[in-house]
Amino acid sequence: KTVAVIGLGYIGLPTAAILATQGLDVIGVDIKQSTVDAVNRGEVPFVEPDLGTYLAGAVKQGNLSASTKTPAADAYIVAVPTPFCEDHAPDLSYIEAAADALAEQLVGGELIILESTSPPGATAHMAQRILAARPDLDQADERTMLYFAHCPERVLPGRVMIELVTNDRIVGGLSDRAAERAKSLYETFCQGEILLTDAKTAEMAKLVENSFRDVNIAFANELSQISDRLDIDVWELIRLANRHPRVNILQPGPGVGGHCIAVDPWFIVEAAPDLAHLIRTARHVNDAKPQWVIDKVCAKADQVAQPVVAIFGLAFKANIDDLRESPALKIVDSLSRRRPSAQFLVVEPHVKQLPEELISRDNVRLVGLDEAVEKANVAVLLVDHADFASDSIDPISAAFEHVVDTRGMWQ
Ligand code: SAJ
Repeated sequence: KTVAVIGLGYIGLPTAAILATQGLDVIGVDIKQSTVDAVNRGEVPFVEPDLGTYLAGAVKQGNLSASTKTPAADAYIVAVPTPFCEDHAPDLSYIEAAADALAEQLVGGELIILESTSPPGATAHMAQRILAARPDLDQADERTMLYFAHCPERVLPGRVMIELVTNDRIVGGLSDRAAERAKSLYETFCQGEILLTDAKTAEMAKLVENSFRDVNIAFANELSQISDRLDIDVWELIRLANRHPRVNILQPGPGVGGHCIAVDPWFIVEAAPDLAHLIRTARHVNDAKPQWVIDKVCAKADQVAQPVVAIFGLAFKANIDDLRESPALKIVDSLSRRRPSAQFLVVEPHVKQLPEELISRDNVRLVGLDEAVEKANVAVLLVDHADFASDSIDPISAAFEHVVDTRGMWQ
């Protein structure tokens, strides 16, 4: 059986690699030639623990290859990005482009799975588009019928290779037969339970999972602002409240980053704008948190004659190198513009150079931990990387005059 995985990003590539190591014949498809070349060399173009071993093994065995062209296959897994447009409406153009390319290859009988996080109705939309392009594939005839399903990914970046195998999985079919066939495919590597439903419920389930987290992080972020005004230590407050058997408050931070939790809730808002009050407000609360941190750091820096501000962390969360939609990045970018005479010493052990938006700034430098601790008079902790634990940095004995700890790591 041949499986084509379209989109070799953070989800598509691990899925392609794991299917191939189960002995399936897998072809990965990506529009980026550099990604295709890297995969064919058995190299991972981004950081994800253990993926390299799976990928190199699969390519060496001859079960996985990559191409920029969509091939004929028995099953397709579409794992392309679904960003949103300026007005927060979902942008389905990548799904549509993938659908158009695979439509040309179909002969009938194929299984077509949408894995990309999608607004409710996207799987049906993809199916209609493919069927409109291929009216010759009679859907009343067993031989030319196509099988569509939505199987959202739920893996946590940094733990993808483990969670792909162990997480339960939701499979939503446009028909029962499609769901059953998709289940058989995921059973080749997924040891979690595979739960069958319809496509729209599966689409919504994924959005709801990430919105649940967003709303709960917003609650923690709002608490941190209220506590700051009332001069209460929010970390202690949450620790104590969480001793209640039915309370489990998440952790405040500098804002919500990444390309999932800060995006997916908008798809629900877009689907029911007049009803999604809480979900929309949570997005606004989390999106406003970086500005609150910026104002706080500026106020501290203004109390120092010559501010040298150490920034601990740029990634969107702990112990990864991913800077996409990172609140830390936004904060440094804005601080360096707002306080051009201050120096910003950025410590980010997971990257080798500053990202494009910061590299040309005269007042921003990437430095090692020791240099930052030695030279800075203001310290701002933005990411709770293990490297920043208080056994590596002692913010009390360091020469910092002010500390802004957005993650509660140095409390
Ligand atoms: N964050 C906080 N406080 C917390 C937890 C997280 O401020 O208590 C912040 C993080 O620092 C980060 C952001 O939220 O900036 C998101 O991080 P995350 O670890 O909560 O989630 P992601 O974006 O890495 O992955 C999520 C996961 N979804 C859920 O846990 C419900 C993952 O399982 C999904 O597969 C992934 O989104 C996805 O691809 O949708």
